Amino acid sequence: MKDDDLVQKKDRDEGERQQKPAPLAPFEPGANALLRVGTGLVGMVIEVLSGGCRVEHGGEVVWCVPRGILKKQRKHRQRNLVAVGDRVRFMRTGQGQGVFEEVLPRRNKLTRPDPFNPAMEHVIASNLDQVLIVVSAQKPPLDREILDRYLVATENLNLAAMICVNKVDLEPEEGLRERMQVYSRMGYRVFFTSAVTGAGLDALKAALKDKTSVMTGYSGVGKSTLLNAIEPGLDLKVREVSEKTGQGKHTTVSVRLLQLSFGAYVLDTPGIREFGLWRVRPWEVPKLFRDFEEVAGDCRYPKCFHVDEPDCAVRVAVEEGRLDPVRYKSYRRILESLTGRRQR
Ligand SMILES: Nc1nc2c(ncn2[C@@H]2O[C@H](COP(=O)(O)OP(=O)(O)OP(=O)(O)O)[C@@H](O)[C@H]2O)c(=O)[nH]1
Ligand SMILES: [Mg+2]
Ligand SMILES: [Zn+2]
Repeated sequence: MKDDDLVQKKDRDEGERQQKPAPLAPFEPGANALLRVGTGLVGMVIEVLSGGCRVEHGGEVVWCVPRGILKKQRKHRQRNLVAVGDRVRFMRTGQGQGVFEEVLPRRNKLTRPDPFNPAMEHVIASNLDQVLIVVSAQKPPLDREILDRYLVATENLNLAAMICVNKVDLEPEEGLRERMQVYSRMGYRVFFTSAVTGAGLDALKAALKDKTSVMTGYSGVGKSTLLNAIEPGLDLKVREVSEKTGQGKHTTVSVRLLQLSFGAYVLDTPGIREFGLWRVRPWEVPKLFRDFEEVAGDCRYPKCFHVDEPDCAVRVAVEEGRLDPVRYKSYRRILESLTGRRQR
């Protein structure tokens, strides 16, 4: 709740500074057929504030407010009219200003439940190419279960996942590479970086280039520091990891697409909530573990949960060391948290 409050308060404050805009009303993309006459320019929303949004078009950023008619249209299950990553059709109304009249259909979207009405969704970002999941070698220590949660959520969104193990200056890289092999074998790209020594940053930059990426991961792993390191001058706020707990506190609060100079758009997310598996149903979890899927075809039951069913090929593979036991443990814990009860 706390992060949400902060985001909304910040949006309000910035909005008021801009021009006392009316709150955004939900909008159904494509419903506005009369207005879709092919006029105007198409730009990408890079920041959403309470009265409108900042739209990038041909290297220029235009402050756009929604056309009146858009605000009247209500889509009941969606709280916000636009999200970062949206392509909007807009017309210029003055120097650096415009009005947008249509949100083009979204290729995909990252959502979270509205804090005041869980049946409504709040779209955080759309039209994403990939998700970069950042973990740290130490401070906080690499937590494979958290990593697996992010991976499952990313798989559920049908987005490509890449993993970045940061702070490799704090632990010998060799051991880390070994621990992460299970992920590279599954086909995930894994980067080993240090924002302090600069190790691995070139490879990371190359992977972000020409893409719209979401950067996500537990607080304190160094997401903002990494972005500052690959884009000097960005000057994102970084917080010291609490000495006592070794954990960070979320310092990144607003949602904005960062435009990096080498041609990349990155969303530095406020935290795990968008990835909080809120849309995943328990029976969908097995297929989100791509390593399990490779052997699940041999389970006796086609809808096997790999828990206590007889002749479960996944459990046999774990016992025989063909599947990683840590992944299986994550799997059981994720399943438990979604069913709300302990599986035997
Ligand atoms: N040793 C070491 N420390 C790092 C590295 N990268 C980041 N840090 C430190 O880790 C701490 C947290 O970094 P942040 O960039 O604020 O972490 P974050 O992931 O953005 O955290 P939130 O915004 O709270 O989600 C800071 O003290 C950084 O200086 C690294 O590669 N090596
Ligand atoms: Mg941050
Ligand atoms: Zn099974």
